[in-house]
Amino acid sequence: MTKTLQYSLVIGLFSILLASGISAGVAALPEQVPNVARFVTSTTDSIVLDVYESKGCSVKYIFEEMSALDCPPAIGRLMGLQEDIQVFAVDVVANDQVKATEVQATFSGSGVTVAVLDTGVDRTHPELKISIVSGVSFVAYTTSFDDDNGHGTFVSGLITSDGIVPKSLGSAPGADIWVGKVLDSNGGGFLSDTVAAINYVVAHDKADIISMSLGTGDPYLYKGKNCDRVYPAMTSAIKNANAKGVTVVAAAGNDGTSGVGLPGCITGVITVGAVDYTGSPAWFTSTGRSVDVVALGVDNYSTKMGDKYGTSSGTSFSTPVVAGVVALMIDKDSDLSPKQIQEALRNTAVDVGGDGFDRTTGYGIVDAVAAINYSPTSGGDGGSEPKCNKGMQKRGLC
Ligand SMILES: [Ca+2]
Ligand SMILES: [Ca+2]
Repeated sequence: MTKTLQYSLVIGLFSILLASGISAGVAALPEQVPNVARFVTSTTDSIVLDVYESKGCSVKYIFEEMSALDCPPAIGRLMGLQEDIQVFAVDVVANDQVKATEVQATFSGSGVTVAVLDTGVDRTHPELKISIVSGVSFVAYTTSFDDDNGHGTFVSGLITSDGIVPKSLGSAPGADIWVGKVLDSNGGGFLSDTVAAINYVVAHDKADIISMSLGTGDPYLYKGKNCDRVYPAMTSAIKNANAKGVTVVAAAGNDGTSGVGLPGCITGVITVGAVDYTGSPAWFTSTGRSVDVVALGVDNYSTKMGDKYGTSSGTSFSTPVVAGVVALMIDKDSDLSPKQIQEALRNTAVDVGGDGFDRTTGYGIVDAVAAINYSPTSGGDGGSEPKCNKGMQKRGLC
């Protein structure tokens, strides 16, 4: 094992891009003023409807107690018709599935900082700009933590997007993001840079949570309970983070039955797999005994670079959904230790797949409502006294 173990995360393989529909050489048409609007009326009388049609309306539906018509807007208003109410798709599947939506009425992750170790972030994106506190680049070719790939911006939005576009709302929209750029423009990097980033976050007290949507590939995949002996510097960094009260969340990976990569397979990491909106395991989600829980990782909707939005799939995207849930938990109780948070998530998850714990979905789908109301039986670390975390520091308890 050398310090330069190359690893890469899979970006794009599972991406489903939203089609722009614009081909080269074709310009978008100027905005058109609609020449019809939808109106509704309580009448279903065909004689009355004939009159509306003679004025330029067309009947779209006749229900038992009302009719719907398309009319020139001025005509519809002149005839005293009521304008129909518009509906919009609100894609809150990920937040609804883990019940973060219910918790968000009370807790938003306010005052909690999540360190996102990824490709950087688009810090001018309207959904993100007020949430980005600072960052550091750990890659050799740049000192900027701006995103030059898009992956980190998408991940950050799943945690903390403000919901200006409602369907992009993050699981913890009040949480702050500290950015550690550890992956390059191709989405690849070195484990040593990620270790450096974890150590930096902990030493400088930058965050309550570290979220890592990255992992090693074949042959560095493990089906067993842990992989703690493979790369000791990473194992130590995570152990130290946990001891200092920093919760570590990482992706299981997109390697199916081949096993879980580093850092997801290390003890003390809350390891996140992916399900679809029905709760069925994603075909790609990595399996192994180190998997803790699952959340939505198929067709997630989030922020893309350049003020854009889009859809993508992967355990990269179920991971920040869960990191956000952890932020909600810490918003409610800043004294929770990483071990207590892991226990709460495991013991309250909704069982899916094989009966009880299984290597594909771990303990099941995260239930933020139950997790936030859970009373941990463990102490701060393995039954011993609670370790000193940021909340305890703020209250002068350690
Ligand atoms: Ca784990
Ligand atoms: Ca199960």
